[in-house]
Amino acid sequence: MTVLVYFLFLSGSSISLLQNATNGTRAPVTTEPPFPGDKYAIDDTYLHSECPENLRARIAKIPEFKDVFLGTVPLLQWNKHATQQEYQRLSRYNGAHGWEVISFEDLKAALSYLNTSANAFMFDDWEKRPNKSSCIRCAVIGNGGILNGSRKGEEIDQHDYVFRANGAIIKGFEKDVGTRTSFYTFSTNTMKNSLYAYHRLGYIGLPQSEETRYVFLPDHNRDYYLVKAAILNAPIEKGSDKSQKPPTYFGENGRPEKFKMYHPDFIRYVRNRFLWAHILKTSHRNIYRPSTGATMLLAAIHSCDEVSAYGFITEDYVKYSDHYFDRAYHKLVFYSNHDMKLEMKLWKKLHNYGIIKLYTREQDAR
Ligand SMILES: *[C@@H]1O[C@H](CO)[C@@H](O)[C@H](O)[C@H]1NC(C)=O
Ligand SMILES: *[C@@H]1O[C@H](CO)[C@@H](O)[C@H](O)[C@H]1NC(C)=O
Ligand SMILES: *[C@@H]1O[C@H](CO)[C@@H](O)[C@H](O)[C@H]1NC(C)=O
Ligand SMILES: *[C@@H]1O[C@H](CO)[C@@H](O)[C@H](O)[C@H]1NC(C)=O
Ligand SMILES: CC(=O)N[C@H]1CO[C@H](CO)[C@@H](O)[C@@H]1O
Repeated sequence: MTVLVYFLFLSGSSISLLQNATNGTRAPVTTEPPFPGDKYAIDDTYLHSECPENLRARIAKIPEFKDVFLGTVPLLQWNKHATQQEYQRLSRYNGAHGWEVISFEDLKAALSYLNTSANAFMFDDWEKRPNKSSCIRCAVIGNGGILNGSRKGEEIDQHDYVFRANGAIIKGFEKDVGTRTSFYTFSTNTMKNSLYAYHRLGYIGLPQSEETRYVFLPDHNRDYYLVKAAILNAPIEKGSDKSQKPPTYFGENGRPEKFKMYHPDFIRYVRNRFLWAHILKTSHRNIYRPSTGATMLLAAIHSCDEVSAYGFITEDYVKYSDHYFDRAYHKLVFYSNHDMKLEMKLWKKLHNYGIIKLYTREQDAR
């Protein structure tokens, strides 16, 4: 198939490529066209891997995914993205999928603080690491009950980077889930909900370590207000969290290098091409987005060279409690803001193709 590429001139001297992938007869499998806004800015950062067998090279060879997967979709947004032209393009999309949630002035104010190379690249500390290899190996940890008793902690910690999200309780569960957190993924909303709902189970604060980076999944204006306040180490200026102090969450880490923000193009791409749910055809479409865990796992797939996923939903999910940290069995409840069954099928498929290594109990039995 032909992918039609055209140029769009942005302010100043920067030229940005937008890719029109709606042209052509690609055979989408997990999604169906036409996808709203299936056109994304281009960022080729992760195409330059030194790892010969990197998973992006492998996924591009799989017929089912070769026209779904876009190696150039931008993962992160930072100051260079805050232009009028880009705002016009993206302010049409709701929630995490665009910038409808934030005014141009507030967007600019927030992204202007994401102005270091660390804001533009997931693995900003890679060059400084003494033990780096040619392949970046990532462990992505969901909070699923399948991890209870898994004894996978040591294996998890041996990866180059460890991704976690939301109510990722570590204390007391080290043997099963490991100790390190390289990336903590959250939206302000999910982070606050986790602190509220799981406080009594031990989620008393976000992971804080030298290597920890905080990755926002911005789905509301409060995320843009919080990231700015966090970098400035100052109270939040606007919105429903006004006057709250971000060091409460991130420690006294107020430097731009600690923070990253997913690009709305990435979230919309994930929704359109990997997790296009039935609800999107109904009048409730606006409550839907890919789950935080799914976004985090797909971000790893689009940046790491090897990905192992632990604590993600598997077909035998009824056997396990909702979370690994539950004290008593709680059955997993499906809400319509995410589509966990669709996510389950995707992980299984990616595992069967050898793109990710999905932790299941059957592997243990072997
Ligand atoms: C993208 O390609 C399709 C199919 O060729 C075309 O109809 C559409 O106008 C294009 N969109 C843009 C924004 O160029
Ligand atoms: C980033 O923005 C801040 C605040 O405007 C400024 O003080 C700093 O010098 C900028 N850093 C870079 C690398 O441009
Ligand atoms: C790599 O080195 C860092 C820093 O010394 C250490 O924290 C981490 O555990 C090491 N990673 C692996 C995979 O050995
Ligand atoms: C976690 O595993 C232990 C040991 O297998 C089991 O006794 C306990 O019920 C499990 N917890 C939950 C919440 O399922
Ligand atoms: C299938 C299809 O519509 N392909 C078109 C994609 O765009 C190129 C360039 O405009 C056309 O030549 C193809 O026919």
